[in-house]
Amino acid sequence: MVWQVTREAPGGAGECGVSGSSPRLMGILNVTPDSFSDGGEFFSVESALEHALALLDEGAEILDVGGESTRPGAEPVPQEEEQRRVLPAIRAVLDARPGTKISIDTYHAQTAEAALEEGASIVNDVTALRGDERMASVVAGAGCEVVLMHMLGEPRTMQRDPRYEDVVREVRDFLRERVDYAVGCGIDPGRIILDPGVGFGKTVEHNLELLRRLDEICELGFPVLVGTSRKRFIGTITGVQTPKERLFGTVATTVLAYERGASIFRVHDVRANREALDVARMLLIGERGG
Ligand code: HH2
Repeated sequence: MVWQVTREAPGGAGECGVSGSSPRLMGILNVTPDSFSDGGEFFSVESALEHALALLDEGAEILDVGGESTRPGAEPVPQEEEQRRVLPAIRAVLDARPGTKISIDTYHAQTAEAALEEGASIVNDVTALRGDERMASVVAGAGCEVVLMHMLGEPRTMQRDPRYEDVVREVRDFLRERVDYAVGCGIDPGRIILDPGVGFGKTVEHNLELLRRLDEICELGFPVLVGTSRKRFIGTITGVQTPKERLFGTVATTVLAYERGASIFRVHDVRANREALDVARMLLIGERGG
């Protein structure tokens, strides 16, 4: 199928790759008690707001607000509880900084709908519209951007012996199929962002292969988001057990993924990744970001 991409910028399909618009930093705001690297730190509205403002001041263009951990082994959270966590945080951020671009990290249509009403403009769905049958119509109706991410299995069990014949080909085929589904449901292809889902049903070698051959995912013609920040495969390579201390390894993946064509980077540590991307962009195309 050939997709007719109607949107120009920011992040439209024509903007894919190093030569496109400057890379965008998506700062992570986990309003959860149990996220793998910062669980419980930003659970109150006050602490969530303070952290959100810090991420924005460091150069985040997007805030990704989530109320349920999807770390390996995590149990699902009831939607009502998820909304109780994320909606006040979104409201507080938009009151303090009107116009902030907010992404809601959820696979529940009702949570997405409520967050969009509050002022979010991106739905980050780690199930790529498979988790809730109403999600596609919510996104289509709102005309918002949507992140379609690859995941093998579900968070509770996804790291139990994941297998692929060719991880890059299978992730690319999956994403292509999800784009077809999304477009068939009335979602504007110009509002679709793809994500290979680093760490979601993948071994260390699968994650590395996806990053090495990220250009093959970018060839689908959509903006590509990567979420490597502080993830376990970085700890396995470097021997750094504490997720918060995996910044140096994270920055290496950010720069390499940028060089391979990714354009959105979902990170906990905005400043370090921002500076690395500024330098990488200057080296690669002789232009500063921003
Ligand atoms: N990773 C996590 C959560 N959401 N969304 C996208 N699109 N891509 C990702 O790689 C991704 C994601 C997991 O990271 P984090 O939010 O820090 O942890 P937790 O799920 O434990 O809250």
